[in-house]
Amino acid sequence: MQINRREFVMLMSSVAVALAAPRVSAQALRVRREIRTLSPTDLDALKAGVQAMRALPKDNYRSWLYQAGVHGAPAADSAGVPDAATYWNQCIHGGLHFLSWHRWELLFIEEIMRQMSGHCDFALPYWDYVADGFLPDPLRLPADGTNPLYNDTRAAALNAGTAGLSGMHLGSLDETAFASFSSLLYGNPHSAVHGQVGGNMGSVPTAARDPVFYLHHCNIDRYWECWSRKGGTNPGAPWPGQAFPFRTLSGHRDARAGDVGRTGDVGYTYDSLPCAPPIHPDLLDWLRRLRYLRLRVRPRPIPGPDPWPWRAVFTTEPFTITGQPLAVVLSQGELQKAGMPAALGGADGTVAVTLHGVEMSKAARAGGFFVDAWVAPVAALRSGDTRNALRIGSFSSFDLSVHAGHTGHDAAARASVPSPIAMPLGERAMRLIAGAKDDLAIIFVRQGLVDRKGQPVDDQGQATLFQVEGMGLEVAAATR
Ligand SMILES: [Cu+2]
Repeated sequence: MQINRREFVMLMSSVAVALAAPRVSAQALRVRREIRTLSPTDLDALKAGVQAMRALPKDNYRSWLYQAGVHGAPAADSAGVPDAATYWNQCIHGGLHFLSWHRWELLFIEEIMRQMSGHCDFALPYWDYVADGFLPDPLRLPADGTNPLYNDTRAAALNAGTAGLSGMHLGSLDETAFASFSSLLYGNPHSAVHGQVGGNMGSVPTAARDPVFYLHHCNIDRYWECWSRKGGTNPGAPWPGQAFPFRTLSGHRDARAGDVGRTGDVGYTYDSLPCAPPIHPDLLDWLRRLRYLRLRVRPRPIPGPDPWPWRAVFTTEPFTITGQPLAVVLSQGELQKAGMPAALGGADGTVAVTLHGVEMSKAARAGGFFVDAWVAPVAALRSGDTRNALRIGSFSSFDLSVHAGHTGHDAAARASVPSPIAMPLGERAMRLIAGAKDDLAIIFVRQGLVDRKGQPVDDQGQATLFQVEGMGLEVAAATR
């Protein structure tokens, strides 16, 4: 058989993939279970694994602190870790590799825990906070140093078992495009959980120190598999070829996104894959308390960090987000003057609502909450009709800490500049904005911990949470 050079290259690269992928063969898939359904033996394995990792010094790549640093670490922490420049601060938030990078991260730490726990069938559990937002008991009891799963930096009411997460939303599972699915899932429940758990979890450079981090990301990973089962397809080239460096039990690994497209490709599955989004948020609750704020549109964009993958169509005046639901009203006349909706037409389908110069108040730093953002036609809202309100994203303290821990760039400079937040729009929100004939509202609603009766435990009312220099509507900039 004769093959040409192109075919040869293709053949060889598929051989390389086959060699690189962990051997699954005829073995049964490992099953990741909800932590509340673990057998005592499996729970002991989890505790033993975390305990053994905690006992190692941070320059050992199997240690708890080293693995937390792979996700993110405060700049000073990398001292004494010789390969931190290669393997630390690698987490990807935003863009198309949020899910693939974290799937690999979970696989490698799961492998380490399996070895260190001494349980050869160990699988990471997940926390299904959509089903039950109260922190599972093993993570909070006993509430002291004898429990390797306990972390005392979390929101106190959550650790006490008197409050649970609220505002969880799975509308992302209805999106057909990977980019829309991934970015909506990223906001809620992903950032929503980070922000409400608070403490270590509320900030990128410390998030993975809290064991709940891995249970949270397993659940996010589970929704990716749900979406795939519903028929969602992962992006084409160059997405599958993107590789991430990891220090693994078998040495250095360039882990490719395309090799973890489905959980079965890498030997595991979940005990349950609830692929229908069950949550219908109570829109009327915030509608009753909504404050309207008309903002002027400015043609001049506020410069983002470099590189910043968005180009502004317009930016608004400054405003403040408090604990009270806020509708920022944009006049259709001004939107037209700013070049809408023509500007959206040339945007290859990618448009984001952005927040620039966001400063967190002291009250906000305490965590325990996140902000959901929606878009809706103003006239409909005022008449009490929320049928056309669409969630466009969510953000929390976590998103404002994304740049702070990355050492590859000028960490000090980046940490001192408030990070912008970009919420890429799904297809339906795009259509709503592009097709609007009247004024539009972008709505910000604080969501926080609630007690067993669903009442907020720390309603911050008028307290300032975020000061925003300007909200923008931006289109994807041409790739540089
Ligand atoms: Cu995360």
